[in-house]
Amino acid sequence: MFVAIFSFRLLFEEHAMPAPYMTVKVTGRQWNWDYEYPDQKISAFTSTPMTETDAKAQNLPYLLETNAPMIVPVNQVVRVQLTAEDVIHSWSVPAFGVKLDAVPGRLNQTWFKADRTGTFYGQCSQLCGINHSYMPIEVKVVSQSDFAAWVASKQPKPAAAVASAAPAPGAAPAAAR
Ligand SMILES: [Cu+2]
Repeated sequence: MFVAIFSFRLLFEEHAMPAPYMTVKVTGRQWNWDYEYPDQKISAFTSTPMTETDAKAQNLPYLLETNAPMIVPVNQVVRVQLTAEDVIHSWSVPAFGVKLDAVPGRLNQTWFKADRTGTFYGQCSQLCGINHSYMPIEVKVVSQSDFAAWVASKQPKPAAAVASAAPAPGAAPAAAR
């Protein structure tokens, strides 16, 4: 009882979260991660490890570097929602102090706020099968303008600058062709 009383406050506070700037939904599966950006309307893309040959050629860390990192803006609260498709994985990025299980059929959430730009790595941290060590996590923290440019590059149509302006419906598709 003595220990429990002090734990309750911490248990509640663990779930307190500042208002997020954006959400990234992360889905773990054997053996890669999907990243989806509902706020930016970027549908899920799969992040797999860079091949050993490519990593060595570019002097990047093999089994940490990926073909498609998660990209987030600096100095913004990023909410990470986590789930899994098959078995339990764990999304862990030590530099952010984040490590949370991705559980099939559940949606867990955590958050981080990176205070400097750069590339940060992590690894799946639940033994999830034979290729457990082949599902690295790479997060690139970029400036707000680089993030906007990346978001624009991920939009399916060139009408990057957006939606809310409700451009003439006929004009944009015609220009796209
Ligand atoms: Cu895993």
